[in-house]
Amino acid sequence: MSTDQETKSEPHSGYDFGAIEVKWQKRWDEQKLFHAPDMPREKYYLLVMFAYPSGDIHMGHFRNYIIGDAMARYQWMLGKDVLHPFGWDAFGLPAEQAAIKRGMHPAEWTVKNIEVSRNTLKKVGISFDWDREVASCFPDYYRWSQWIFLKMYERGLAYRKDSLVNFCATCNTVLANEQVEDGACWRCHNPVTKKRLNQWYLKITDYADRLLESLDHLDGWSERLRTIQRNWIGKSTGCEIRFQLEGTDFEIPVFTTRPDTIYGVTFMAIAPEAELLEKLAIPEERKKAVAEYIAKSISKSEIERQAVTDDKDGVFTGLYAINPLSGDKVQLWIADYVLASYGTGVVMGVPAHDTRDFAFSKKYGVPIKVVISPVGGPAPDASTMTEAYIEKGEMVNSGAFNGRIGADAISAVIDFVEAKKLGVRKVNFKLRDWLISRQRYWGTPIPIIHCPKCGEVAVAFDKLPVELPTKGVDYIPKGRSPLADATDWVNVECPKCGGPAQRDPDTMDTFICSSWYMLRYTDNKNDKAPYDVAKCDAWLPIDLYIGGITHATGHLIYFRFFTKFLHDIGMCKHEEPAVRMFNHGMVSDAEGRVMSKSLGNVVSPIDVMKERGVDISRLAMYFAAPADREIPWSNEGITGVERFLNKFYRIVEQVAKAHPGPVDLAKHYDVAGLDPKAKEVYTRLNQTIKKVSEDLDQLQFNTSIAAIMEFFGAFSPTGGSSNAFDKYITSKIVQVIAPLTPHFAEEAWEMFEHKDSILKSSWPKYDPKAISFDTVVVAIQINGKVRDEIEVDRSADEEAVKSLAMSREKVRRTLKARRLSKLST
Ligand code: ANZ
Ligand code: ZN
Repeated sequence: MSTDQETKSEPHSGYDFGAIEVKWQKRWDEQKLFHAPDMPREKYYLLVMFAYPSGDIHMGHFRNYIIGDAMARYQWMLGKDVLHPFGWDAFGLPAEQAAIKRGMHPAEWTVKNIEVSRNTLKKVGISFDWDREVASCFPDYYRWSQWIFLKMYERGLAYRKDSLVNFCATCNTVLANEQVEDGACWRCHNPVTKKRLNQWYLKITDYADRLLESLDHLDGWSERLRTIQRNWIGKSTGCEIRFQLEGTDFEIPVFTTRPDTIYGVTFMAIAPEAELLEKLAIPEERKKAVAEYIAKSISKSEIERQAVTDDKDGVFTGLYAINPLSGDKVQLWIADYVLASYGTGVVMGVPAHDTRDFAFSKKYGVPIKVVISPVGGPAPDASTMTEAYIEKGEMVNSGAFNGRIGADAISAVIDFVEAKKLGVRKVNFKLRDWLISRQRYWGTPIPIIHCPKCGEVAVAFDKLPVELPTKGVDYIPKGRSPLADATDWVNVECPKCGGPAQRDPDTMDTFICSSWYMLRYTDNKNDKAPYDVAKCDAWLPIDLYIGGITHATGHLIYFRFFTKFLHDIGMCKHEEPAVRMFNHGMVSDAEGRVMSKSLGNVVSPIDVMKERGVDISRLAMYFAAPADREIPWSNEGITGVERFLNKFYRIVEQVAKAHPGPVDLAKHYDVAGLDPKAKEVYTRLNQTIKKVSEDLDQLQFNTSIAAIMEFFGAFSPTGGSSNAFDKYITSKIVQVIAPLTPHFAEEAWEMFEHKDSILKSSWPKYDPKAISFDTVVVAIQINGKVRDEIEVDRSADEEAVKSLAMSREKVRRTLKARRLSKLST
């Protein structure tokens, strides 16, 4: 006979967690306990990043969502209205590729996965308001992504441009810069190549300055995250200066942050794909070498090309330019360490003072000319220097500018350049416009029609959504959008002239969907607008946003950009979506490898929960490490917390039985009236409440659990006359653990005869008079008058107390030269 008939919930001789979980999850559901009102009073918007429905949830999700859950429950107990929604980032490659592999339609596959994952999340008891669920792949959602796109289009913020794009031949798709990691595709890790395509862009660069500026005020974001974003936006101040091509009127502009080095320019370098190159008449004998070099470098990735350590190579054009300040004639090169998309795509080469230029000049024997010296000298010697002198300093060998120093030198040169009309002050950003076209099926269609007569025509707002055709599409990628071949769908009448026209066959990057989902949650069923502005204004900004730091330069910039845009068009009072950001750590396997489907090392939270129960699994995860650190997951860590929670449960049972009556949880005991043992317990209780509250504010779950465990080291119910006291104490501890072990806490709360959910009880406040038992407050009386109070160690002898009292300013002033003889406490 099989032994499978053992009940799932009792192999560890603990309480019957299985029955308790089912009971409470059902009750929460029936009572709509996690339902958020549209217009909150005191609000707390807690958001966890939504999920790709690419399978069931794994330990990484489990961790992320229980962190959010604890914080949401804590806020409820603090008396706030909490918005804690969830949804699905349901478009995009993962779903599509998985679907292709299994020969299913992406929609069918996605819906199935959403169901499986949602079910698991419900079993974890996460306090999501499921009425507010969104899934980005349905027309009721993506209709509004199209709407926002068109609003941007109206304002010139969505535009098409022919350009070289990152292309992954394996995934058969175009990638945004953010999706290229070390020259490889972020999904399949194959090398990325370049392809010329007509693509849609969003003009995020118009917001560069504001995106940068607001970072200064986002105090709830880590400095690390803000620095990553600052560097990504990459603001540089300097100037643009024009160099004349020798023997012509043609001018070549360069961007430099170091105009003070201009007398040291000994060559110029142009990016291989710069458009400007087409305008240069390359001498016949150089043409072949130039063409070969260009072909070779275009195939390299930007990262390879920018690397500081790399060998810098290039090709001489046979042409020269004239330095506008010194009049020097300098060689004009093409070099691939120069990026076409930054500045003007041309640099003025100053080997003496720039590392890359130095490497380049060494390789090709280009002259080095020192023009900056440490203030007061000596200047570096061009013939012996082994690396560029890149510090700012004093201008030398620079004509009338000699002796100018640092920032002053820079602005003196710019002033001169502007006065002589040779160039202008200029600010540049590293941030590029956001490439959003994807040649894939499973995404939001771009609501634009192309007419041979009228050109680009926007789909009217009242004709949205442009629905993705669900039938008759061969969605397997071919390097152009599968929608281009869906003839029934793609061929339409031009809305302007009625003539034959075609829909844009591209779909949007899925990061569009996640750029505004936090707003949709505030009003997810609206079919007249993306959301109601009043509701959005009532809930925004997100008070705490939880997700991985991997999104630092992608999603976490995009959703800020969208919020600012929607603010500008009067759709949101707030300019920033999230005032506090928490980046949780990853979950890895016991060997330290991040759990991922591709590695096949995923531990399912389902199995762990089945065996040990949800609350014990949760407790083990919280306890394993600080929430922002990586956790190497092993099931062994569970045993300790399991023993603890079982013991706690027995105490609750015992206390509930011993004292069936109510206790007044609002009261504070008078410490002086308690016997020594009770005094200690009471003090420890208040210390624990204080510690757990402070720790939860900082998302430090592991230390709050440690504090609760430690509390039980000093407390066990004594019974008899202290029954009510025991119940008071135990009730408060049940409350402070409630955010972490919600089912357990609800059950305990019910055993203590409460009718309402523990979430509706108010978070305990510690008694400030009872948080320390190591010290006592001593009043210092001098001539019958209390002059001061000092806190002293309980064990301190009279001499120690006296000398401490004497060290107090007030006491000394009153006493002057007299001696303190008698103390009263
Ligand atoms: C001359 C010079 C001398 C420079 C010197 C630096 C030091 P950031 O700070 O990152 O903005 N540069 C300009 N356009 C470029 C491009 N398209 N690709 C690669 N490099 C480019 O860098 C600005 C500096 O990077 C500019 O200042 C320019 O080199 C180079 F001692 O001009 B500099
Ligand atoms: Zn037309």
